Amino acid sequence: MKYNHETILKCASMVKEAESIAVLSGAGVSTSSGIPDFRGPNGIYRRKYDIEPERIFDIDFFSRDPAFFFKFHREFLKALKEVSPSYTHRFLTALEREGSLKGIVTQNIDALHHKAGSKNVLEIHGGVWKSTCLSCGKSYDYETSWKKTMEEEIPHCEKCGGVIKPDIVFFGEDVKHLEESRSIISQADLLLVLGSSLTVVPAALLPSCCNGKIVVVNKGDVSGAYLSPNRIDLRIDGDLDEFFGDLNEELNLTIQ
Ligand code: CNA
Repeated sequence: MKYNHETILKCASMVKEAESIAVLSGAGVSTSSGIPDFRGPNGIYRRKYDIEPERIFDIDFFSRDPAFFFKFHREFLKALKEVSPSYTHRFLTALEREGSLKGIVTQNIDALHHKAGSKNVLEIHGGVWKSTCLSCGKSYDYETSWKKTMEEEIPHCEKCGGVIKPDIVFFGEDVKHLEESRSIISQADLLLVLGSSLTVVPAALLPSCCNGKIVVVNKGDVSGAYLSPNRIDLRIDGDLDEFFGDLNEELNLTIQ
């Protein structure tokens, strides 16, 4: 369903009026950069693997068979080297520079908001930029863990021989920065929920902390289990980059 010009004007006036904007982003903001999401039409969950794809990021499965995850992770790290932020990432950086966007809470682990120049980003599912030995806690920087991941089937700790795991939050692990995320979202008078199916908790529960208006931009279904459709002030079912391109015709932010 394509949005119309009236929708663009409505969203533009909500953005202009808001003094404090927060964003909750999901995998959909990075698909045009070339990183597949989980549940979209070309998502990882639609592909054929030797195991059910849901188990790739499952901590119990990882503990039993880390090799499968690292096979997947090697390809992800290689792909990440090639990708650039999307128009949506860069639009959000411009909105932060302009002053009204106070924080981005992201479920993504690709660091593309940082790469686009956004400053106040909370990566609630962690990221690939640091790894930690599961046995002794020794920390590894990106370069070292990258090299070890490429060279070893399962990267092992130089100090104790334990398995080194990237600081990505797996299903079954605690998310990061939850209180800070709730605080940014509850103080915002406008929340933009972007490119998320809103199915993964507790991230999907965060919009319910919002006391202001909520705009949801997502191509395809968004779960109503954690955010009631009645609570959404504006729902755009369309492509993010296209939508923010059209929105910026009204806002005239300088996108770098
Ligand atoms: P999801 O459940 O895969 O949902 C993504 C949503 O975005 C789907 O509804 C898509 O239809 C929609 N979408 C995809 N492309 C576009 C587009 N161009 N414009 C508009 N909408 C689009 O992903 P969620 O983020 O909701 O689920 C959370 C998971 C996904 C987190 O645990 C992430 O770590 C995980 N994830 C992250 C990445 C990444 O870092 N880029 C990639 C894949 C999965």
